[in-house]
Amino acid sequence: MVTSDQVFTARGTPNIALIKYWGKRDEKLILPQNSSISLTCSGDCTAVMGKTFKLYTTTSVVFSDKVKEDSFYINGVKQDLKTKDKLERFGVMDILRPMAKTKKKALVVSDNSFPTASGLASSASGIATLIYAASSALGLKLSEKEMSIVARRGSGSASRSMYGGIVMWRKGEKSDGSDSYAEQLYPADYWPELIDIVVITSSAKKKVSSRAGMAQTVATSPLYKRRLETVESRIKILIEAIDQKDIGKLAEVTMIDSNNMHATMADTMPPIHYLNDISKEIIYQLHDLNKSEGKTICGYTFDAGPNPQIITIDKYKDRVISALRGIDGVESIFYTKVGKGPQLLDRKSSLIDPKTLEPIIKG
Ligand code: 2P0
Repeated sequence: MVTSDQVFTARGTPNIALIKYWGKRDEKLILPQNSSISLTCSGDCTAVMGKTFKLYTTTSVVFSDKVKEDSFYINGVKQDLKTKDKLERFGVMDILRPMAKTKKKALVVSDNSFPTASGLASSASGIATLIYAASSALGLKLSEKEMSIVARRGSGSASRSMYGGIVMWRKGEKSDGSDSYAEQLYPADYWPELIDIVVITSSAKKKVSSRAGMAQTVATSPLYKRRLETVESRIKILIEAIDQKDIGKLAEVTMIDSNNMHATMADTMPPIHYLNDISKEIIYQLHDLNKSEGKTICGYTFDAGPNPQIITIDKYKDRVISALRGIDGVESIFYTKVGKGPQLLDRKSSLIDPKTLEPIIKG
C-alpha cells in the first residue's frame, strides 16, 4: 500500500471556531464535552495594517526504509519527539501506519506561515495537513470523515480543518470515539461575502497551552457546567443564522460563545486569562460600533490567545477596520475569507529533497 519513497506535500489552513471546543470527556481519545462549529480559513490574506501573515501550513511526508527514525521538522527546527506533547501529537502516525500495514519510518517537514502557539490554531492546521499528506504518502484512500477521526486524535480542533467551508465537529456519544468527527455543513462558496478580520495584538507564545488549560477548566470551574447546559442552544441559533445568512444573528451568538468560554477560563482555579488590555479595548470598541450602527454588523471571537478574529460581511468591512485602526497597540490587521480545506501540492512545493530524502530548509 505504501507509495514507496515518494514524497507527498499538502497545504492546509487553520479554522476559527464560532462555537468553541473547550474541554474533553476523554483525554486520550480526545473526545469533547460539546460539539463545535468553525469556519475554515482561506490561507490567502489581504493586508490592512502592519505585518501580514498567510495562514498556511505546508507539510511534506515520506515513508521510506532509507529513513532510519521518525523525524519531524517545524519551520526548519528538528522537533524532540520524546516530549509528551510531541509524542501525543506525532502519535497520529502510529494510527495511520497500521492502516497501511507498514512499519516504515517517516520524515515530516512542515512550515507554518504564521506564528506558532499564538492562538491562531497552528495545531489544527498542522495536524490536519499532516494527516492529509501522510495518508496520501501511505496510499490510504481515507474518506474525509476517516481522516477527521485520525486528526482529532492529534488535536481536537484539527478534526475541523480536514474540510473547507463551515464545519461542525459532532461530539458523539460513544466511548470509542467512532462517532466523534467533523463534517462540512456548508461549502466554502456558500456565503462569499463572509469575511474574517484577524487582529494581532501580540505574537508572544501563550503561557498556558489549550490542552492543559481546558483540562483545568473541566476539573475546577463551576461555571463550566452551565456552559455545557447552554451550548446546544447556541449551536441551533448559529445554524439558523448561517441558513438565513443573517450576519447580526451570527455575530451575536459568536460573541456570546467566546465570552462564555473566556468566563469559564477566568472561573478556573488557578484562573486562566488569555486576553490582554488591547483585546479588551477591541471588545469595547466593537460593541460601540454595533451600537452606533443601530444593529450588529460584526462579532469578535477569541481563541486561547489575545488576538481576535472578527466576523463580518464585505459591505461592513471598511467600517469595522476603521474602528480597529484607531486602537492603540494593535500590531497588525489583515483579513481572509472562508477556504477550501487541505489540498495536495505538486512536486515543486516539496519541503523534502526527493533524491536525498533530506529536508529542504528555507530562509
Ligand atoms: C476551538 N480551541 O474550538 C477552541 C477555542 C482553543 C479555544 O480547539 O488538546 O489545540 O489538541 O485537542 O484543539 C484549541 O485546542 O486542543 C482549541 P487539543 P486544541 O478552536
